[in-house]
Parts: sequence; C-alpha cells; structure tokens
Amino acid sequence: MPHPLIDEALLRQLKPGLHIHDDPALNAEPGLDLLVDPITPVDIFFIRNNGTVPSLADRADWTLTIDGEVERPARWTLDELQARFETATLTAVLECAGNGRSQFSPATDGLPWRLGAVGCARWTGVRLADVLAEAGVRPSAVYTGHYAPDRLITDPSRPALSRGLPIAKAMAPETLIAFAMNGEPLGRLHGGPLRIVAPGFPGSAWQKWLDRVELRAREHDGEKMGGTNYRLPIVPVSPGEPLDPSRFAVITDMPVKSLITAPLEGFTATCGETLTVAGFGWSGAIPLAGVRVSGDGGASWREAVLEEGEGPFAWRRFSAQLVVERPGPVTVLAQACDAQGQMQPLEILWNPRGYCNNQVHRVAGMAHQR
Ligand SMILES: Nc1nc2c(c(=O)[nH]1)N[C@H]1C(S)=C(S)[C@@H](COP(=O)(O)O)O[C@H]1N2
Ligand SMILES: [Mo]
Repeated sequence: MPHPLIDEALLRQLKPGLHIHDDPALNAEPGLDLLVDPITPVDIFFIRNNGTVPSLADRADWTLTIDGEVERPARWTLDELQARFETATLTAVLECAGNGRSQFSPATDGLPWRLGAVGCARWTGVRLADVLAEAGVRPSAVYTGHYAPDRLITDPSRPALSRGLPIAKAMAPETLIAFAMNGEPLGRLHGGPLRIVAPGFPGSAWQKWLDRVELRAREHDGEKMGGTNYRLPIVPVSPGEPLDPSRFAVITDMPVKSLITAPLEGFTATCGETLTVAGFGWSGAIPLAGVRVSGDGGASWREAVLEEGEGPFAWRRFSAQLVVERPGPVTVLAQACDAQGQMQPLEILWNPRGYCNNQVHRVAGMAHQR
C-alpha cells in the first residue's frame, strides 16, 4: 500500500492486517484479531504520528540536551546515557488518547481511530528522574517540555508535537527515556533512538525522537499543548456549544478500560456450547480491580478470570466462559473496574476532541440452534 510520505522500506516493516489511516502522516493500527499476545509485537504495534517521520542520522550521533530550570545543563549521547545511568525495564500499556474516537457521535475532529490504538510492550531505558537529578532540578521547575525533530506536514517550520509532563510524573520512577522496545533497539517508527515512556499517561506524553528536555517554571506551551489539544472539558459540553479552552484540563492518567479480542465482531456461536470471551484490561494510575463480561447485551454479568500482568503498568488478560441460550443475534460485553470502583461507562460522554473513549466494548455475533 503506497503512502505519500513514507518510503517503501519502512512500510514493509508493517504487518499486513494493519489499517493505515487515510492521512498525510503515517498512522496505523492493528485489527483486534492481531492483538493476541500480552506483549504486543513491534510489527503490529499501532503507529501515531502528528507529522513527519524524521530520517534519522546514525544513532551514535544522537544527542539529548537537558536545559531550562536546571543547575547544570547537559548534553548526552546514547552511549553516555547508557554508561552513566542505571538501566530499567518495565512493561507498560501505550494508548493514544484518541483511541476509539470513531465511536463518538457526532464525529469529532482528529484521526478516526477504531479500537487498535493501544498496545503493551517491554520498554528499556534510563529513568528520566536520574538524568534530571544529575542536571540539578531547580525548585522553580514544575513541568517538562519535550522536543523532537519531526515537523508538521502542512508547515515544516513548526514542530509536529512538543508535549511535556508535570514534574511529579517526570520524577516518578516509572518514567523512562527508553532506547529499546521488546528487547530490540527502539525502531524509527516508534521514536528511536530515544523516546519518553510515561506509563499510565496518554500516548501524546510519550514523546518520540526525543532530543531535548527543557525544565520549565510553568506548564509547557509547545506544539499541541494549548487550546483543547489532549484536554478534556472540566464540565461536560454539548456538541456545537462554544468552547472556552480555560475550562479544559490536560489529560493525565488514562481511565480504566478493557478490550475484547475474542470472539471477534461477526462471530458465530452454537446454543448450549461454551463461548470463551477473552481480552485485556488495563488502567492508568489506579490499579485494575476486575473485568466482568455479559453474553446477553448487559442484562446479566459474570466475573472474568484475570491473569497476573507483567507488573503494575501492563495490561492483564481476562477470560470468561459463557453459554448462549437462545438463537439469534448475541452481543458480548466486557466492563472493567478499577480499585477505586470506577467502571467503564456503557455509553461514553461526548467531548469535543473525542478523547479517552473507555466505553464498554461490545462485540456482536449470531447464535445458531445446535
Ligand atoms: N515526536 C513525536 N512524538 C510523539 C508523537 C508525534 O507525533 N511526534 N505522537 C504521540 C502520540 S499522540 C502517540 S499516541 C504516541 C504513539 O506512539 P507509537 O507511534 O510508538 O505507537 O507517540 C507520541 N509521541
Ligand atoms: Mo496519541
């Protein structure tokens, strides 16, 4: 499949079955049939780009600058970072804040993601906190600003994306400057040689091709930080209502969610036989507590079995057995709940940019008489 912006060799790294969005930037997501492993393979992991994919110089030439509200601005090569700081590996879900946007009605601006803009990988890197501590963070620092060389396609003079983190998340032990994904050097499509890993935060906070971290005395104001970008309204707004950006807040921790990966949309079942419903459940900062499933459109529920996840930031596989009693259309649902009792809503409340759609996943099929 040709893409206006991306060379053939890069596209060949993607597995068939990925849906490439009709957009000048390269954006792709797997079908749910591909999301079988608890660790999502790199070649089916969704790809989200706000602009160009930078053509990277030799990894050895890459440098990361730390500056702003620090005592000792610094510049590190990849080798120096790895030699100076302890390496950490953790497993974490990466989900785009716009995942599931195509389900909003009326439709919102932004890429019409289906449900595949999420994956779970093993990330290896150095802790951002260690690198910042070495530079000496000033008490005035409250936020980071992240920079990368990718550019807007419509205006190459502007960065594609420059987001940041509240200082507490930047200094949290789980926040990494990653150089490997699933044990391999981080590839170009996923932000290699260096990217931010901010478990629990939306994908937009996971800056790819990171070449500078600036410590700031106020919230970052880089590309796509302002307005309604990656923000949710503090009080609900209706479609068409005039928007007041001062009443929007930056998305931090992602809400509790689950995804059914079996059966798939359009499945068939036989009455009286067991149907296994399985998938993954995850949550941002508040741990996942449980997932329940329904085989009758939500009239009755059964608690699913939850497998251990690979640490606190990974998703967890769930499964449950159902018996479909009656022939005809069947709808299977999964609903996750976090440790504070917050549940996935049956119907998501509309928001102007179509973010954080964690509504219950419904999969429709047909049951036949035995
Ligand atoms: N430099 C840069 N970093 C970026 C982006 C981008 O466009 N440019 N997109 C962000 C968004 S919105 C998401 S969801 C994740 C996607 O990461 P992936 O492509 O590795 O799946 O990267 C984030 N980091
Ligand atoms: Mo995203």
